[in-house]
Amino acid sequence: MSTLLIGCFPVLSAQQPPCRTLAHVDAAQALASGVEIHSGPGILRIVALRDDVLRFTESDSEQLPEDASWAALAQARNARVKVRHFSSDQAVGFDTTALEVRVERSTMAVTVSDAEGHVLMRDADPVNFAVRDQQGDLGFTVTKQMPEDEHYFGLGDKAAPLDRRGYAFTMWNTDAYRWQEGTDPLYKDIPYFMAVRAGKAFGLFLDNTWRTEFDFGKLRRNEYSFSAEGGPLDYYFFYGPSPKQVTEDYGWLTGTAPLPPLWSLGFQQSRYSYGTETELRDVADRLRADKIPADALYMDIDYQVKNRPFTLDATKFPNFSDFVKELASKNFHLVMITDLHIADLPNQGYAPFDTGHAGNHFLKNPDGSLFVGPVWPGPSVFPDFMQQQTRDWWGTLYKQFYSYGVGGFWNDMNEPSVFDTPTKTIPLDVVGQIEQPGFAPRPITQREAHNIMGMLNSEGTFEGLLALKPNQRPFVLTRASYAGGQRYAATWTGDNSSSWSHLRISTPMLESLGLSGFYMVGDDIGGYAGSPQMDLLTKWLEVGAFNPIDRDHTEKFSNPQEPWAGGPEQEAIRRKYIDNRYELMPYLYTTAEEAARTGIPIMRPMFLEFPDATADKHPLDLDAGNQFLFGPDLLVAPPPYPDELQAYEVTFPPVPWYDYWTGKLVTRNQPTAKPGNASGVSTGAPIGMGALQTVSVKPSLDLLPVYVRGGAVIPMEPLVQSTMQKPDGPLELRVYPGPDCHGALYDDDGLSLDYKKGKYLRVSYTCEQHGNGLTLRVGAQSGSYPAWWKSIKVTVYGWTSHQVKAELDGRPLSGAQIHSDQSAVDVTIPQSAQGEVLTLRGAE
Ligand code: MIG
Repeated sequence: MSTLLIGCFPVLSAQQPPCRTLAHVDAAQALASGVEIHSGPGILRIVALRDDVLRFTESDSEQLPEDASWAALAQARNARVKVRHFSSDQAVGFDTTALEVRVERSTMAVTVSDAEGHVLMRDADPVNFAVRDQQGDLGFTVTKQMPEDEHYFGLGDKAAPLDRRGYAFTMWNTDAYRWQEGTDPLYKDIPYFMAVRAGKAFGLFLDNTWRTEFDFGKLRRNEYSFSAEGGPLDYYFFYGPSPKQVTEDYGWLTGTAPLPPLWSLGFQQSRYSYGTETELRDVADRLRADKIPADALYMDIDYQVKNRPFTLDATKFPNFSDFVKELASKNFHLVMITDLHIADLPNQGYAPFDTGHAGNHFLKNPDGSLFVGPVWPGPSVFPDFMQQQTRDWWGTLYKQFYSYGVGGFWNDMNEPSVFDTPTKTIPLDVVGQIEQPGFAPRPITQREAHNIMGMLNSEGTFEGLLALKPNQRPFVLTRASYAGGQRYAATWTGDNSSSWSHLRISTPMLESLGLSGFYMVGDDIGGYAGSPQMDLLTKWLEVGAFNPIDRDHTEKFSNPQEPWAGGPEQEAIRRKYIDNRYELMPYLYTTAEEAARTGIPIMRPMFLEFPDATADKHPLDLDAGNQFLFGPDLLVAPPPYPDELQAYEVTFPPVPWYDYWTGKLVTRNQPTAKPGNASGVSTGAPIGMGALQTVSVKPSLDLLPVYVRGGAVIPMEPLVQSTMQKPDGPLELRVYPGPDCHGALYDDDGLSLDYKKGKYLRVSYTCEQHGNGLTLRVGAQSGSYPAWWKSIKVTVYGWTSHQVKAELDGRPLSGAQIHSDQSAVDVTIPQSAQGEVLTLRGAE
């Protein structure tokens, strides 16, 4: 890790790098949407893109950074609102309807406050520009005051606690085989974090692709800072106040991840490598024979000839296109790995090299020769993904595999990983060319390009697949990425290990990825490096069934890690959880569609839904082990230390919760009265004030505690063995009475882009409790996609009466039944596209 320089110090020796701060306002110029401050030759420009979104650009010279970005969308960057300026002897600045921005004349310290004047962000030291790398690039450090009660989230999948406070991180995409808790940097660079203080949140995104560092009070207890070794000082501030709003703002700024093909939400089985057709067929057939629902199988590097990307070893896969069809007939999709390194094989009939070379698509040494580095194929060259034409060419390489019906592709090693170089990546002086809409064309070295190679690799893959099959949703899995990379690919946490601590740390990593824009995320279930104990594999498959991507993967030479490993008893437990995931698919898919539309992730920390849950409104998750929300309504509570046997406490956000497995109410945890009554006088405790309810859970191998929010309507379906199979039977609606009771269902064909033209189905549900019963309103269906079900089986939990009478649209309905344990009612109603009202009444 390089040393952070904070503040400018007098030159002590000739070795001391030059250093300059912008620490005094010499002139301020009002802009329609902000202000431009001049300090010596330096410039600070602050512009309001929206009333709640600011962009800061700053330079120590007359030249502000180019207004271009790999991450922030042009439509967001070009947005503007009018502001009201102010100026006094002390300060200059402006107001929007949501924020006040104030720059002190004597120090240039910037303060951002909300409309009520509460300080949200304040500079601690003047921005410092200094040379801090070997090459003489001009870097910078921005330092902010760190309130005692502020917490920080995001930065992608760092191997650290969910709250980044007290930690420092480097953003430099790194192939980190066998990474451990605390290993940093890892595979991705997502220089974005959310700050949460007393229930109010803002986001900060530093749009700089160089090696950057974030320090949340590690170096100095009362300051957080971000710095870069070079490149633009260009960052965005966006205000919530709710954490959810901040998450949506980040989606507005950098784009949301697309709706994935439905099959990618099914169970995925992988290993390094199922190396032959026979091996893969055996896995496929065993999954079906053992009735483990599954949708995807992976082909790792050993299918290739000598590890050369885009080749296929015909001795291992003699009839590949037939084999892809055979798997499709068994409802499996194949995902093939295609690394970005291209074997350096001129004029030997290896088209990826020859066509790439002819098109000038490879990175060069400073002397203009091709850069060649060793990776799996031996000496390899690397595409210059900074050129749009290179990405277009890259996309064409998928033509043959994709034409066979391969479902998706896996972009690995794209940090990029290079063997035998001291830095394990491409040397920093290797050059590409920016030929990119929105950017001025110019050369770009790996100092600036390294962190975007993975994202642009996955962009080339995604766009290429779309060009080849314009009405099919691409599925791309990438290991490395940058902010905004969610637009092109799903991701996973790389080479974890088969240990209990890795199961534990996976939860905050996946939550952090979700907060950082990537909602399609998973880990290598069972662990990549090493072989798991069978109990660990079982527990991991239980938790993984509640992760957005549910993918079992392991390294070469490890023990078998498929769901049947370890015998039928273990397999039965694992099957139960995978079955349940498939039964929950309507809920999961509905949540995925919400994520694609809004940026709110599938796997959510609890504070995202319940920002005010604790008395002082600190994020609830900080003292609730490894609990997380799967979609809006399911609370998953794995043991905080999954290999410990003693009982542990589950902490509930302040609404009623039901046990998902039994349907029983476990806590009535009600929010207390809202502050203020009609006369504006406080009625006492604010929302959520008071002790949160907890229950004690005894860990057991076959149980993963899951709870449902009171006030939820959860759509489910009959068990299928693949998402490609149409469910046979009624849609199931599980109704859990509670405050603000509602639910939703989204469906479409799961594969095409026809949903963008109206071929989808959307229904919303509400429920209301009344004296002795409940009313469920099924809304009218919107969209033109037909429902697969003919009837709906409604189950209402929390039933307390010994009788039930049902009415549908005001007419008596027969068949309602109280469960034998008296706690729930089942009733079946016909499907109706117009909507319907079901009323259940207990004894008078
Ligand atoms: O150097 O393709 O993270 O999932 O199985 C190892 C082989 C390269 C690293 C990936 C892993 C994959 C493996 N790859």
